[in-house]
Amino acid sequence: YPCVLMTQMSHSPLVLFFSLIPRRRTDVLLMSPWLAPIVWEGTFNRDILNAQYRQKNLIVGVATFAVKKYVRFIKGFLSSANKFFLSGHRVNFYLFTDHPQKVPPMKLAPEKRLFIIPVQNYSRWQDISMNRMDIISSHIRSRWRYEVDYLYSMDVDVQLFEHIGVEIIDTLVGTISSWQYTKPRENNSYERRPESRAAIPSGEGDFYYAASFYGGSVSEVYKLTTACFKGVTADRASGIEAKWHEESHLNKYLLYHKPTRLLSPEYYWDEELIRPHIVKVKRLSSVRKDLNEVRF
Ligand code: UD2
Repeated sequence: YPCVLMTQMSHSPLVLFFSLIPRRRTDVLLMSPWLAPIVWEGTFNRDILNAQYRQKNLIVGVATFAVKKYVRFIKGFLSSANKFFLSGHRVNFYLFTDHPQKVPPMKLAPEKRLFIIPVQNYSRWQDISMNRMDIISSHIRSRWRYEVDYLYSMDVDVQLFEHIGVEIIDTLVGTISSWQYTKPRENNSYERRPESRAAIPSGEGDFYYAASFYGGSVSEVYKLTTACFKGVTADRASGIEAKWHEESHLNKYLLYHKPTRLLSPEYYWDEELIRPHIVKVKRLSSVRKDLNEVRF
């Protein structure tokens, strides 16, 4: 900020400083207790962030799964992500599907690339969801660590409505769940049964994170997905399944490996909920679906 202030001497420095920040937020938590920023509308200036980011010439990967009936969400996801996800920056979309032939033809922006990767399906939807961790981890090891700098995992049954830009880029990034952001930790949906590897002891926990959108540097996402899938595998061996599947393992991991940046529920808003006034922008939200129809 100082350079900007010094070059525009006709204005008061203080006025200029505040004009760089669209709106000040006093109604929400802006920083975690371990000093990680929590990203809300009105807390950053995207022009400044874009200028910094461009100098680094990075590529971001996005891993998304569309298996069985979830292929129907591909078009809405990809067309909205093409427009609103890291607009103007290089992004590789990695789309895993058991129906590659059903991926609709789509013209992407020149800086965006789509890789369609065939994947097997599982009879249980929970296994499709949980195995994402394993597939992401093995693709990082074999390929993505040479191809991208940052990697984000996103659910496919979502649509982007506003820009999601470089404000999401950091070493380890979690999204605060839109269902759980106001709940005291005892009411959060953590796995509490000590038999599960996802268990968080009673009285512990900070934020509740959504598995629909997380990411970070390739090496951190590798550690996260490898550790979470180890937990899933150990649970399977013990005949237990965590309450919210890989989301429970993700929450356990992020409790003990704190995210360096947190995205507010603006970055994943559940359409079932009434949007409170603190969520000024719905950047990404779930697509309403009939669970009994789409999962079976
Ligand atoms: C929550 C999580 C989700 C996952 C799931 C596991 C949020 C917002 N979402 O969402 O990330 O942790 O719980 O309990 O926290 N999929 C398929 N085909 C299927 C089923 C799933 O491709 O038949 C993929 C698809 O990418 C989908 C994702 O798995 O977006 C998660 O499944 P979901 O959206 O049905 O799970 P949901 O809404 O309960």
